Amino acid sequence: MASSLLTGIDIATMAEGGAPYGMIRDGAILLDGATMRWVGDRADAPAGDQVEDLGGRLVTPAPIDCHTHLVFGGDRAVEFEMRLKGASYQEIARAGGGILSTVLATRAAGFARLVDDALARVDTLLGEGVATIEIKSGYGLDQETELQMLRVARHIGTVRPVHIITSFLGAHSVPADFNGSGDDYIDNVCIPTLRAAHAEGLVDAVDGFCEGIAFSTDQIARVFEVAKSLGLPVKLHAEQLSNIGGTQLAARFGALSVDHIEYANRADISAMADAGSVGVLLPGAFYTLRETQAPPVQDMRDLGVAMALASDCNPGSSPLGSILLTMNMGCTLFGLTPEEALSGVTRNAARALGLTDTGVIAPGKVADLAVWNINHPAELSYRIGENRLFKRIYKGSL
Ligand code: DI6
Ligand code: FE
Repeated sequence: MASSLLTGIDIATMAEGGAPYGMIRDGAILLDGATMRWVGDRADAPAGDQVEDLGGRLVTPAPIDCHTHLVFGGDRAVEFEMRLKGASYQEIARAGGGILSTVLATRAAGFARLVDDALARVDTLLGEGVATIEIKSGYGLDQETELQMLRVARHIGTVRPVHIITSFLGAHSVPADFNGSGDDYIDNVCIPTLRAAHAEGLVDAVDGFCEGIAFSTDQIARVFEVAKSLGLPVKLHAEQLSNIGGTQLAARFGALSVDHIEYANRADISAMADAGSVGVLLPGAFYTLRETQAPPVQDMRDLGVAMALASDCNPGSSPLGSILLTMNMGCTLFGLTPEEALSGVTRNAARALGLTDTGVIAPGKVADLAVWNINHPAELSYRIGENRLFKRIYKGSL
């Protein structure tokens, strides 16, 4: 395949250890098929079969949305209205609304409808340069619908130029017909469904919701033991609404990431540091639920825990379809710097998914790039509701 030399670019490589943002002014990137072969100063660049001058624009790694629930049926606008009239997220959940109302809509939707609805959300993300999206199950809560959600997620990767990573989230909520018996559900539905989904090649990682309104650490541990026996990595929704020990549990299992963590304490963050787990921060849920306790960002900096940012795109706690707005919220709500926000949707988001071939601009990495009509990378986090994408390059395709 012919090689292309990209010129007329400033490059925020997001490589660690050098200049802020790994910045190279007046740089060049040599693309060889789907891979980057060379990255550096324009003046030193090797020749390519063709040259593409990008007119002085800024190039970053294509953003990665490393935590979404974007396959689901229906919407929950009425619950949004209820919350604004005073009901809490937990009250709505306990009254059979919340996640369980989306479960009913997802079971009723059918494959084609789930695909169509999800593609609208995927296309919005691609329009912001996103090249990798993680999608969770968790709105089926029966074997048939959990498998269907994961098949929909895999299908999306065949009809759009995007890399899809799936997470099995069978332990998301106790379905209504189990009368609150999380144990019965975990042993008789969740775990057998995980085995079936894995056998069909539908699972890249195993997730859970460890919370008072969802599953205990003991219940999640049973699911994680099965994940371990199948050779699957784990991650966890932990300490989102309260602290019940999910972060420590996830760290014991060597989790790729621990997500939300508003209520995590310094000892929890220390356990994540020891385990090498990434902290995935989800400002869309914090904003939507009007949460006031921010995640312990300074502890993560102090103890060297990598921070990622993701949309958490879901119909309840985070109806957020924009990675750029996610970055802005990470800065304004959690106090991340714009450089932390960009590394949170590139290098650290890749790590949260266990991906080693993407998230930075360097030789040997996949050529997933975003070209922006901006001068400085802080502009990506700074503007609210304005998309300056010029071009997305997916696997080297210009
Ligand atoms: N935490 C969340 O923020 C989403 N799931 C979870 O475990 C919310 C899911 C929903 O409200 O539909
Ligand atoms: Fe989530």
